Amino acid sequence: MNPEDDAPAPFWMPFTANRQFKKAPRMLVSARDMHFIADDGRKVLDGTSGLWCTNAGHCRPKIVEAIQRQAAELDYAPPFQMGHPGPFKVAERLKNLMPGDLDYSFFTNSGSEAVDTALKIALAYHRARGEPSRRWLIGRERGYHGVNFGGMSVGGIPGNRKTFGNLLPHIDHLPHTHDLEHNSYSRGQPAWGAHFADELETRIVALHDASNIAAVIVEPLAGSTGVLVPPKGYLERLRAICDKYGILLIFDEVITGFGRVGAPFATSLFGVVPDMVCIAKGLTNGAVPMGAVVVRKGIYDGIVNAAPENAIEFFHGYTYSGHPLACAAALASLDVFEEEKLFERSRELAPYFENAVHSLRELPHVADVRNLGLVAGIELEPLAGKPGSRAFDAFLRCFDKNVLVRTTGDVIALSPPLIISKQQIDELVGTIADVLREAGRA
Ligand code: PXG
Repeated sequence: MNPEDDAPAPFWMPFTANRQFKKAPRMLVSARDMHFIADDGRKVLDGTSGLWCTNAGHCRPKIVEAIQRQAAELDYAPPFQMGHPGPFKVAERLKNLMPGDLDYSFFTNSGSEAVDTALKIALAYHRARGEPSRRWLIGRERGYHGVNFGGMSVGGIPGNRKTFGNLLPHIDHLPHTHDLEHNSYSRGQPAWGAHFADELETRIVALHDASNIAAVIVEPLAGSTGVLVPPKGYLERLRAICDKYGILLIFDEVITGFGRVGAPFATSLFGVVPDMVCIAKGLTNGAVPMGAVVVRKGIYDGIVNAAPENAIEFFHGYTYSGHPLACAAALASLDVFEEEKLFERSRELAPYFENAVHSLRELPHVADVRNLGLVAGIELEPLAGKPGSRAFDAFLRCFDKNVLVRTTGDVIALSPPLIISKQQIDELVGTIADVLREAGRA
């Protein structure tokens, strides 16, 4: 990246156009609350909570100090056949935050690992109950469940799958719920589309037979694919069909957790309790990698009690499951969320945010605006022959104007920290409006 140096930087960047980036890098060097500082000294408003994770804003002193203290006190402890207080405490806090009997947490280091762990728990659960034929895993088109083989297989984003032919066998997908003809410009949950859940029964159970199906995994609100809000009644129907056929329902709340949708979790907001919830990102406010699968009591009991006394019940885990630094960050983040009532704040700000983003409706090339809590998607009409480039251009222009947004395909996705002020919402949306107007004139 040194202009005098011809060799490309040896860092292979994830999900990035490496050659394009290295020609014109966008470097962030520090952060505080709602802002990043770029390497040229510019203060950039964070409209994306980093990557949907810094829900309490950046470098919050309480979280920083907790990590520093923990690093000096217990840097690492082996998680297999040994324990330390961190994950016991985090699991207790999560149990209190989650609805119903979602009581037990299994810790991972990322959302991708949480998803693959949940899929393995589903298979282990059915086997422990004497139904080992239940092996089919059902995802959804346009779903994103991380990049490991399980999550990629149940995921439904073509670009993330096509290169890696050897996906898991015994996978099927529900249809996604997005249809601009019927549910565009919805404020909150679209009124149309609950019937898409019925395909679980009418096609998938009919085809594979329930006795072969282990689990269904969905994002309650699909984030990475461009913010698809579940139609009214959709998740309830999925729950009812899963109950009818003994299929486990997994919510991937890696994005929707920790106040993003105007409630602690989507499961709390919608009042639909799945059998497992995958979380990550906001769990530590993005400060240390950590994920978890929170499972209902019956799942834990089903696997643990089925194993012989004194035997390892579930052959799965990571060297860094429940890492001391991650636990310290999680406990401090949960304190900040609670002390500053950030989940309530997200709910209270949501109507203001909704009105602000829907004001973009009349701007050039806007095809849809959708929102829930403090998440919004602004879908643009694709440029002929160049899908994604209109939104990517808007992302670059916004960054030039000191605002960070995220784009996926031709959708601009917004997910600001929950500490955002109304004035900063105006700045975020106003900058996007300026950029869309300018691009419309160009
Ligand atoms: N599930 C969901 C629903 C996610 O959004 C993951 C799993 C995987 O988490 P890890 O921690 O393994 O990355 C995610 C991650 C985007 C974007 O542009 C979103 C994610 C990752 C990369 C890009 O929206 N979410």
